[in-house]
Amino acid sequence: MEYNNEYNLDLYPKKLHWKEGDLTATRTTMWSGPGCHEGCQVIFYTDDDGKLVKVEGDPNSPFNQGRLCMRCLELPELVNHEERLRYPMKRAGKRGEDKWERVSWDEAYDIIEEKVRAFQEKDGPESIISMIGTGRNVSQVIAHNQYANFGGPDLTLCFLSGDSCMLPRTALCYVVMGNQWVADMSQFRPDRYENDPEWQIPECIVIWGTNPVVCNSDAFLGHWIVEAMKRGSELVTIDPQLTWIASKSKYWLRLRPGTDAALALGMMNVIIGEDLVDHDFIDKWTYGFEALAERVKDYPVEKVAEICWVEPELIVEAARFYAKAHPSTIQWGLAVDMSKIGTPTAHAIACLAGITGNIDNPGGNILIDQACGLEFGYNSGIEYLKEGMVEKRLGNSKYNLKKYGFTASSQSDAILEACETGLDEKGDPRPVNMLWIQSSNPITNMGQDAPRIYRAMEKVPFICVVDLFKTPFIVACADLVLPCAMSNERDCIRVWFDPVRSLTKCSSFYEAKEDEQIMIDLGHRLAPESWPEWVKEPRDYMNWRLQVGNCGFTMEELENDHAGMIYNDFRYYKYEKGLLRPDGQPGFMTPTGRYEFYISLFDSWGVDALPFYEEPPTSPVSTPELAEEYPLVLTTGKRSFEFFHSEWRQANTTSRELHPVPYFDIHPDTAAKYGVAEGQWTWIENQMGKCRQVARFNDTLDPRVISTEHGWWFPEQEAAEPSLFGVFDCNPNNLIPMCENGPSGYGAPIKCGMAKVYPCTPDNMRPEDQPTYQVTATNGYTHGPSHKSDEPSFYDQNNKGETSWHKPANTAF
Ligand SMILES: Nc1nc2c(c(=O)[nH]1)N[C@H]1C(S)=C(S)[C@@H](COP(=O)(O)OP(=O)(O)OC[C@H]3O[C@@H](n4cnc5c(=O)[nH]c(N)nc54)[C@H](O)[C@@H]3O)O[C@H]1N2
Ligand SMILES: Nc1nc2c(c(=O)[nH]1)N[C@H]1C(S)=C(S)[C@@H](COP(=O)(O)OP(=O)(O)OC[C@H]3O[C@@H](n4cnc5c(=O)[nH]c(N)nc54)[C@H](O)[C@@H]3O)O[C@H]1N2
Ligand code: SF4
Ligand SMILES: [Mo]
Repeated sequence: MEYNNEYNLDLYPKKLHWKEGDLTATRTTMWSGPGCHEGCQVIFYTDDDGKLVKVEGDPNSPFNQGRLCMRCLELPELVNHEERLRYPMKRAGKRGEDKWERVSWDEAYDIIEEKVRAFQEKDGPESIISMIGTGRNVSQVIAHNQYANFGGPDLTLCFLSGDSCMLPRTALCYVVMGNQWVADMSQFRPDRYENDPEWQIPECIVIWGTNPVVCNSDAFLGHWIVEAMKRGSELVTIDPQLTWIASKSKYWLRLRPGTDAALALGMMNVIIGEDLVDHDFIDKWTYGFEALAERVKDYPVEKVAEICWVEPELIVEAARFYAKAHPSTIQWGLAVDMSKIGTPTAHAIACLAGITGNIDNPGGNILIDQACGLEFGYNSGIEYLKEGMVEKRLGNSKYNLKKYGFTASSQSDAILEACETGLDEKGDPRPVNMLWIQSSNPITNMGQDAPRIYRAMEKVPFICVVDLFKTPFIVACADLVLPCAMSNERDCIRVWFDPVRSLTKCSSFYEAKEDEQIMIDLGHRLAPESWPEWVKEPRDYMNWRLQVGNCGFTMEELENDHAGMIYNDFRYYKYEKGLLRPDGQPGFMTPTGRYEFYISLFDSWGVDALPFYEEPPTSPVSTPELAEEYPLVLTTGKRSFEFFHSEWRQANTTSRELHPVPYFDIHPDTAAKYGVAEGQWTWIENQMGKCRQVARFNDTLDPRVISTEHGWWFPEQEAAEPSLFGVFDCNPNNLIPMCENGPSGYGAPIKCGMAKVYPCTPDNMRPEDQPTYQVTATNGYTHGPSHKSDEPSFYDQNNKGETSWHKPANTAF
């Protein structure tokens, strides 16, 4: 493998450690805990006791060039927080009572070993399921642990309905192009921007359903866009609200949440209609253009404007601008995934990039892989799984994209149903005896219909959680809790896209262990045959995986000889050079060898092979009667600089000081209509349940749309039930269903529901009105099949056994 690692190191020593005054500086990567999708290079400063006291961005790093967000700058506050978990604990009272007994690591491992062996014996290893959070260096750990140590096949995001984070986009990309893409900001070479002889400044960058500077999502640093803007890139932003980046854009398309697919199809209608397509790319490298051209005729601009609430002229102008600019690129985000039609939406956007030929070109949308091609994700250790196990994955038999391996995970909603019913999606017995939850806090944040998840957990006999803090989920549901290490306490490598980066341990915290160490320790106990004798510590594990991956360097070489960062040899136009297919032929890794607008696999599965738009399950159009009661379109999960999901809520942090309460955005006219004042606590309610947040006026929103935050809990409140840190009080997931997925199994209406708002008043703010009390003490908000009452839910009634899929005849995809 060739590496390109020539970059300028002049501001700090080219060393791993050095002294500055009384402090020791360590060059490393910030990557979990706490979470972030990024992994910027940082200098951690520790004192003589090894305590982290200061963090700086590494100005030598081509990746982040010294920049840091507030969460990295404030890291010592969280790392040294008095509420951090220090020791393993086992439950001493009932679940929810918050009674714990400290145990040693050996005792904790004994408990796990005993449970795992008993469950394997009783119902097979498939009765043990592992679930994960996002953006933490846990995916390879949890996968390897699940497959090799526990032996079960099921692993996925922790009750995120429709696995609606990146996976809908990724799975779709794999069928269309056999790979995944990202906007090219010269990030895969150390010589950035104009120093890269091949990179071109994108003339147009489309920011689609992402807020890059705040979120830095999907391993893409928002600052890179700012750098491109400084060099002349102009932006088209597609977002219901005027974000900072939208305010700097040439065009801002304020669409109705959940209508992105219609917009992309309408833009293609313009581009194909006006013949602004790249004929050369289409003729040589794509499949199904004629069929796509036919399909987009169903989406004339006037109709799309009506669906999306965007002026038709703006759609036309933005489409022309995107198609005429060279190169043009699209940076997409979570909002693409978070509707029931997450995959068709991603499909429409992928077609847009394809018809304009902006694929794998400098400054376009480039095809990428993990650094060094290392398998450090959901497939880690899959080779240890016994034959026939993968096929047992929950959701596999129902969803072809899963069945045929387009993503290496089970379906979250199918796991929830198995927890509730003891059955798989075919109705065959599938008891869930144990959940292993590592880096997730599902009733607070990750899962939809949070009360339903809370209730389903009652049916799971043993739940073990590995975390940094005592979360509401731990108090309500866990039987055993293991404390884990944070970024400064880890030896690890990061491979989520180039460059490969090292994390070097410079402190420790009481008995907290690295996630890797827990996996290794369990491995030697539970599956010694799968573990080389010499792999005793995380550093050994990294070197083992680098060896297996044939990377040609060790962890120590990465740290000491390469300033903790090695770039792969990135190439453009890989499809022309035969670099995408195992047979070495030019083309894409798809059945036709082409970039498939018309997805030949979907065709063979008998489902719609072209992108399409469908109304969200509840909307002013699909459910007008419901809209009379819940008139506002609700999008959720607005991120802020201060928090990463449910993290950073601890008292006495700068985050909580700057952002003490949850806010939802509402247009001032709408607020006036419903009697809500700025800064007022307000109930947000729909047919599923309710939550409350503080009104923040935002006159950039369409008056018919509101936008909430997510992930709120209040560590300063009582832990034991019915208080449970106030976990359900402000949680928008009370209002969002589980199991309402698109026909691919991916996607869920998380950013396109409906709600009404009304002010919190003393009359409706009694203790018994609080959602946490209602859920924990009175069994409120019961919507799934786990109902204590047998009333069918709103969604059950409306589905009537069949779904409203685009092609109801065949729901296999
Ligand atoms: N600070 C911080 N950063 C984070 C996170 C965090 O919690 N905090 N979470 C991380 C995770 S896991 C993820 S997945 C990413 C997500 O980050 P992004 O991919 O950037 O997505 P969001 O921030 O959810 O939403 C982006 C924008 O979509 C808009 N939006 C809402 N509904 C719609 C819609 O229907 N269509 C369109 N086009 N736009 C819509 C919102 O107004 C928002 O400005 O962020 C990651 N980064
Ligand atoms: N309504 C609504 N809900 C959403 C979203 C939305 O937009 N709207 N976004 C969704 C999305 S995209 C995602 S990805 C999920 C994210 O959901 P998650 O990734 O599950 O995030 P959290 O729920 O905050 O739980 C993370 C937990 O992991 C712990 N942790 C942090 N670092 C580490 C580590 O290195 N190791 C271990 N073992 N633990 C660690 C933290 O202390 C915390 O308790 O939330 C989803 N929830
Ligand atoms: S993106 Fe921000 S929070 Fe994440 S690692 Fe980089 S500086 Fe830290
Ligand atoms: Mo996410």
